[in-house]
Amino acid sequence: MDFKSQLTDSADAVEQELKTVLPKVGEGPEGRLHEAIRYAALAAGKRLRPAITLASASLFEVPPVQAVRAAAAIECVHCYSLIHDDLPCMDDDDLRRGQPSAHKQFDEATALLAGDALLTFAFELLSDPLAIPNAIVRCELVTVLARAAGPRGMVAGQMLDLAGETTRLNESQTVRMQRLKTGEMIACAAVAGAILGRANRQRRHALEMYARDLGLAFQITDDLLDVTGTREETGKGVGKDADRGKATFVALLGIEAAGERAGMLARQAAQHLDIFGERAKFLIQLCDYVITRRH
Ligand code: GRG
Repeated sequence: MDFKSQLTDSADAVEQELKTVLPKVGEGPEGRLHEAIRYAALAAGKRLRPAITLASASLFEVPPVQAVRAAAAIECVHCYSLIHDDLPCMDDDDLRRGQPSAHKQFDEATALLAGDALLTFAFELLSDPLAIPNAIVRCELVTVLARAAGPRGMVAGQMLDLAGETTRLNESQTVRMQRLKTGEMIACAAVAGAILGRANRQRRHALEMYARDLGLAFQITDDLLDVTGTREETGKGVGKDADRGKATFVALLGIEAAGERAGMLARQAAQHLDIFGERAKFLIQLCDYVITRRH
């Protein structure tokens, strides 16, 4: 199967899972909450993290039902982070995934609660023995996702990102902020496949190193798109990093050198997968996709 078809297929699979498992829209106030959850989670995202989990799991012949469940859980956490990231108290963005951000479409309180609900729902999904029968695997997935998303992972990265608006971060501080904010969740997506597949330490480590470099390349490209992309291409506000004085590689190195750094990291990411040979083809192609994308 070619790269584009595999990317589309994995997005379809995780969207189908999300449509099935997310609360259906009912009557009353919680109906509005469920509507906001579905609005944000089912919007047109790239589904990059699910694609990584599914491809990583396929290296170990994990049953698709288990891989899709883990991918959906990770995507729920990602969607929560996007909702909260857009709130007026954070990045204050009115457009996300080509549609009004959740607090614009609903209201701030509903958006906040929809984010909270997606975060907690992710752990409900992962701890379901009907989807993932092995208790040790379930427990490890819960631990890895909680660590990636939590106070020493994505949320810490967001805090550093906010601090970077008022204090100038140097290069190593910027790397750390971006690794935490974006890289931890991408690493979690890759490692989830290894956990499901009971991979040995060497293979799991290779996937983790791959995802760490890929995550940084992804975030640098995101920063570049904020400068070189349009609102139409990216489906979100652009030009905001410079306005807010954000710490980014583009601010530190300039457009050209930031692009070179992303390219170097993408090549390095692919090399970590040598031990998987041809079977890692999709994950290797993803390296190029991540740095050449326009959205
Ligand atoms: C806990 C109050 C509270 C807020 C949390 C953690 C957090 C806020 C925000 C996460 C940080 C974040 C959104 C980082 C940016 C990472 C990034 C580039 C997101 C966009 O990912 P894509 O491009 O998005 O994969 P799509 O829409 O394609 O899924």
